Formats: sequence, structure tokens, C-alpha cells
Amino acid sequence: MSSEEISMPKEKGIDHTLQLLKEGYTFIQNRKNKYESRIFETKLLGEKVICMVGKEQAKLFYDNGKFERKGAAPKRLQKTLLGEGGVQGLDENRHHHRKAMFMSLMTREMLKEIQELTEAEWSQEISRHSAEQVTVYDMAKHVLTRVAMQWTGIPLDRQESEKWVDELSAMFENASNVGPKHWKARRSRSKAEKWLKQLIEDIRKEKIKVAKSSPIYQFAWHQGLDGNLLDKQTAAVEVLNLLRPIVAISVYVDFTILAVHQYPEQVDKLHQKEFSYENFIQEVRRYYPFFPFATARVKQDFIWNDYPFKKGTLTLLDLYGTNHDPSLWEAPDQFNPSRFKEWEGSPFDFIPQGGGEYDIGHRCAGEFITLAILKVTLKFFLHDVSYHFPKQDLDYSMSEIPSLPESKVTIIIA
Ligand code: HEM
Ligand code: MYR
Repeated sequence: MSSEEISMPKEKGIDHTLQLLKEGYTFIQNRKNKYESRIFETKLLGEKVICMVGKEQAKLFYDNGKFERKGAAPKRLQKTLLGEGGVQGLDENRHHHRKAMFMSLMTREMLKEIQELTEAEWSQEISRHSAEQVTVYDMAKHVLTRVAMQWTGIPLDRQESEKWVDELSAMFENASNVGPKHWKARRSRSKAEKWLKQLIEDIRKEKIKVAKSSPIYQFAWHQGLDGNLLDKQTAAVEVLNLLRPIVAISVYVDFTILAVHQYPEQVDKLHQKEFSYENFIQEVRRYYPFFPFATARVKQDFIWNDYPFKKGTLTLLDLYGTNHDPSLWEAPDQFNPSRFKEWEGSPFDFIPQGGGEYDIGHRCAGEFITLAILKVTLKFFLHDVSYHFPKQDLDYSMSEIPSLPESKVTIIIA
């Protein structure tokens, strides 16, 4: 260490993985408060880990010269949530090239299409459950599975699509679990990858025809930087990087309807046009917990604010904690969509789906889709569905990842 370097606060002990599982979304925040530092060192899964939270720290984390993604995602997460060989683990030119394929799908027309599909599927779903007691979460998973299949151009009808609800859900619902749930997620991924590999092959051999403009066609015929098609396995992983997270939007749908129930005064303000539907959705994504933190590794030795960062060190950026940082957000634990009227749109302070840039960074490729789907879903529930909330347990845990209201938000449809 040179004379200008100082050590960052360091959590004592051999390993803190159990505390991470116990404290969940608040693990990094708790230590930030304890050490009075937005950056500290701990040990997780047997290795030294740097944890960071805050806007300046997000800027640092998304500096491609300082951090890379190779080997950053834990293996068990690759076997469940992410898959192996996908865009999340690529760096530099290979990442930019692959990411461009995802971002090329996010056109105004494609976003409009997914909104229309979402509205149509919600209409169907609600009429199907007329006079029943249902959970918003389970309905959303069915609706969004059908939406995901149609939008991606997967040649399955509604009923066949529904058969994949459980597999697509297990990959994100069980991502942080150990034991049988973890194995269920692994099996779900293997089964879905096998199916998609075959489908990609059939499309390439023209045994199955799909629209040229569809994402599945684009991915089947995507050429890597070397001019070759993606191997089938990687193509399957990337198609799942569309299908799975579209279904995962169900978590935000559940929290959106929870917010409608818990904050009727904010719904009144929305009706009075004090703020927009988008503002309401943004506050849902800021306020409620979903993706806890992003992971990267130090690319080469550097010093930041006098702290030494050593090449290869695993680093976590607290997404939930940054969205609740009291130095960035006034009264962060209040649900207040109006705050987004004044928000300046920084890519580093509001980061529920990661921060930084889309094209050359790892910020979520599906953020526009997420907003598009949530906006039409909120409008639909406020204007086109007659329902009420029975008595239920709406608490949600801060240690279960991903977290959901206990009752999954139960409603009785008129
Ligand atoms: C990346 C969250 C929806 C596709 C990410 C990242 C987060 C995230 C935290 C990683 C950021 C980082 O590593 O720095 C979420 C949440 C969603 C969601 C909470 C809500 C359900 C979607 C949707 C899609 C999608 C709907 C596609 C249709 C992706 C892809 C990446 C990604 C492809 C990898 C980007 C890259 O590595 O460059 N998402 N996401 N996500 N997301 Fe999402
Ligand atoms: C997606 O399917 O990509 C969208 C959101 C899924 C969220 C699942 C949350 C579990 C994350 C576990 C730990 C993250 C550590 C990198």
C-alpha cells in the first residue's frame, strides 16, 4: 500500500453468507450504517467481496475501464437465473455486439406491440376469473407468459404457452434458494434450454416458419463478431433472457397493485393528474424490493478515494440500497410518486434494473419493456377491472429474495 492508500472498513469473521441470506435486501445498508461508509469489505461464499452503495459508487461500478463481468456471477446463479454464455457475462466488444441485438428489439413499434398484447391478455384473464378470488401474482404470471411467447414469436398457442409458466417462474423465484428449490430451478432451465435449442434448429432448417421481424428469428440468425451464428445453446440462453424476465415483471405487477391498495391517496392524486402513470410506476420500482444487487469484478488494480481495489475482487453494487439512500431521496421510506416529477434522470441514482448505459454497459435490456407493461397494467386495473381486496396478509419480507406480499395480493373480481 502506498502512503496515500487507506484500508476500507472491513467486516471481521470468516464468512458472512448466512447473514446475507438472513438480512437479504438490507445486508449492505445495515453495514453502510454500521461503518458509516458507502464502501466496505466482507467475505461471502468464501471470498473477499467489496460492497458499495450510492450514486458515486454506481458511477464507479459502471466504469468499464475498472470493472468487468467475466466470472462475476456465482455459478449457482448461472445454473438457474442467468444461464451460461449469455450477455450478462460478456465484456467489451463481444458484449457490445450481443447487447446491440437485444437493444435493436426495443423499438417504439415493438414496445407498442407488447402493450397491446398485454392489454388483450389481461382482458382474457380477468373475464376467465369473473366472480372468483384470485391472486394478482398468479394471474400476472399466466398473462405475461402468454405475452412473452407471442411477442418473442414462439410458435405456441395460448394453452401450450401456459405449460411453461412454472419453468419460466422457477428460474427467478428460486434463484437465491438452496436445496430442492434450487434444483427445481436448475431442472426448469435445462428443460427450457433443451426445448429452445430444438426450436432454434428447426427455425434454421426452415422446418418451422416464424416472422422475420420476430425476436426468435433475429436471435436464431444472429451472427457473432466472428461472422458465425450463435451456437444453439447460447441462442437458447439469450431467448430465455427475453422470456424469463418478461414473466418476472409479475413481481412488479403484484407490488403495483399492492401500492394501489396501500396508498389510495396517491391513486387519487394520479386520477387528478398531479403526476403521471409513469411517475407511479417509477415509484413502485424505487420503493419495493426486487433485484438486490449487481455483481462485477475489478478489471485491474486501481485506487479510488484512497481505497485500493485489487484486480479480480468480486464487487457488489447495492441496487435496493441506492434507491433508498437518504442522501439521494427525501424520506426514502415513503411511497411518493410526485418525487419523480423533479427527478433529473441520472443513470446512477435510480437503479432498480441496474445503472449506467444500455449499449456499452450492463444496464437491463428490458427496462423499456418493463415500464411499457407496467403502465398498461396499472391503467387496466384502475379503469377496466371491478374488484375488491378481501382481508389478507400483505406483509413482505426483506430477507426473501425475490420478495412478494405474503398473500401475493388476493382480489375478488366482480
Ligand atoms: C440485466 C433487473 C426485466 C433483460 C438486468 C440487470 C438487472 C435487471 C438488475 C443487471 C444490471 C447489471 O448487471 O448491471 C431486471 C428487473 C426486471 C427486469 C428487476 C423486472 C422484471 C427485464 C426484461 C428483459 C430483461 C423484461 C427482457 C425482455 C435483461 C438482459 C440483461 C438484464 C438481457 C443483461 C444486460 C447486460 O448484461 O448487458 N436486469 N430486469 N430484463 N436484463 Fe433485466
Ligand atoms: C430476470 O429474470 O433477469 C429479472 C429479475 C429477476 C430477479 C431475481 C432476483 C434474484 C437475484 C438473486 C441474487 C442476485 C445477485 C447477482
